[in-house]
Amino acid sequence: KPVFHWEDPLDIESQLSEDEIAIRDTARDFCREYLAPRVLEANRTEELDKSTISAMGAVGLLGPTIQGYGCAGVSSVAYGLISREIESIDSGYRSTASVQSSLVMHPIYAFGTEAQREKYLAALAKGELIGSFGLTEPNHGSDPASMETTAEETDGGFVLHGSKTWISNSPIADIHIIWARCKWDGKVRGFILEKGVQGLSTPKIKNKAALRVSTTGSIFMDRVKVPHDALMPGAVGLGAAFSCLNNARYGISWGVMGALEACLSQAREYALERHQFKKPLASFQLVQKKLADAHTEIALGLQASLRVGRLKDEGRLVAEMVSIVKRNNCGKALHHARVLWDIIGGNAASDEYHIGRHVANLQITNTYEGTFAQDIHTLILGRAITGIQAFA
Ligand code: TGC
Ligand code: FAD
Repeated sequence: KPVFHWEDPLDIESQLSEDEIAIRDTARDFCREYLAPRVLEANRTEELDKSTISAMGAVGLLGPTIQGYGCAGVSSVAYGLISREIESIDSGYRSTASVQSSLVMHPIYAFGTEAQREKYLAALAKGELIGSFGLTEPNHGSDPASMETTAEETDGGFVLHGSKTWISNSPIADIHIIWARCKWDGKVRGFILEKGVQGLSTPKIKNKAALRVSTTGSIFMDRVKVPHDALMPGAVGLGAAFSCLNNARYGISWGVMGALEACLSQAREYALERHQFKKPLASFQLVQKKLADAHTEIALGLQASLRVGRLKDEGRLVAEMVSIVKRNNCGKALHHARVLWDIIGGNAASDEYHIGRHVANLQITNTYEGTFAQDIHTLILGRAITGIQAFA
């Protein structure tokens, strides 16, 4: 007779391969044993220890979908499962990992030369090198097509000039994927800049209200000269940058469900233990409704991301599918985490109960990679439905 398991209501487990289950379990053990004991202190001090990134690399969590170059070559679904486990601890840890995997390793693999792949990928997979992805600028976030950063060709290479801001990992990164408009033909291209080159600085943005366990900064390029081999030859046009975002946004759609699952689990436990009016909070209908609403959205959101992952692995993905799950799952995770936070009462003000940290983080997961549910991803889908672009 079929049995209902509240922790896996639509039986995701039976839809995963043995390999995917094993990868998920490895990621889960790592997150619970390594990340969970560190997260409160990292959040309080706003310090990301670089050893955390190499620890992720040691268990194969960086660039896992890439074939070869020291990477595991796992399915997109397995990548999603990893994101879900990491973000159940903190969105900032997932952010650090997904920038490295989807926004740094992926473009080098997809658009770089063989020499660039050999030089960087294995070290990035181990977390010996850390990367950042510079698309957003101080004056251009949702509209990167208006970017002001330029590249011009000179003797022996290129000169890059401009600035990027709100860049994950930039202060600690060894390499930066920089998107710049090329003066010779007006096209946007992707370049790899190594730390330490003259004219490059990457200051940290301090005192963030969210995503505090990840490191965020700016990238200032004052006529930075790089050799010809800094250019990734396949990274031509904004579509190249957006194709990296497709991977990261897909991972975020799983990740935020992991964060909401963690909030549900915390709120459920609290509601069962805490008594008011001589009864557990969990016995009140209004409390059960909050739990049931979040629970349903997790079940639906995970199924949708799983479906998109399977389509991706079959080579049938189109970007609008990613917009559906990024938009839905980020919006639902933020809304329901906020409601679950109520269940903790006054103790919600303590960071020991974690939900407040998740709520703050989830606001930003809605902002980056195409802003909040009502905005950029809504407009991407509106364009697909009507054929009319309403961005500008
Ligand atoms: P548009 O005219 O629509 O397209 C320009 C070219 O790009 C192609 N394209 C895509 N290709 C692949 N995947 C996609 N998702 C694509 N979307 C568009 C398109 O076909 C076209 O190609 P071609 O060959 O015809 O030139 O471009 P637009 O300038 O009108 O922009 C549309 C819009 C608003 C959707 C886009 O600008 C956008 O997505 N804006 C949001 C920017 C954003 O998400 N930034 C994220 C920065 S990275 C980040 O936040 C990392 S945080 C990560 C973390 O810490 O976890
Ligand atoms: P804006 O574009 O100024 O938008 C402000 C508001 O206006 C939003 O609500 C937006 O939805 C709305 N809006 C804009 N245009 C429209 C429109 N046409 N119609 C309706 N509403 C609109 N970027 C990177 O390149 N690399 C990174 O690694 C990275 N990491 C990040 C890490 C963190 C912690 C944060 C906070 C941001 C990060 N970002 C990164 C930047 C992020 O991608 C941008 O913040 C995001 O794309 C939004 O851009 P913006 O902040 O300039 O907001």
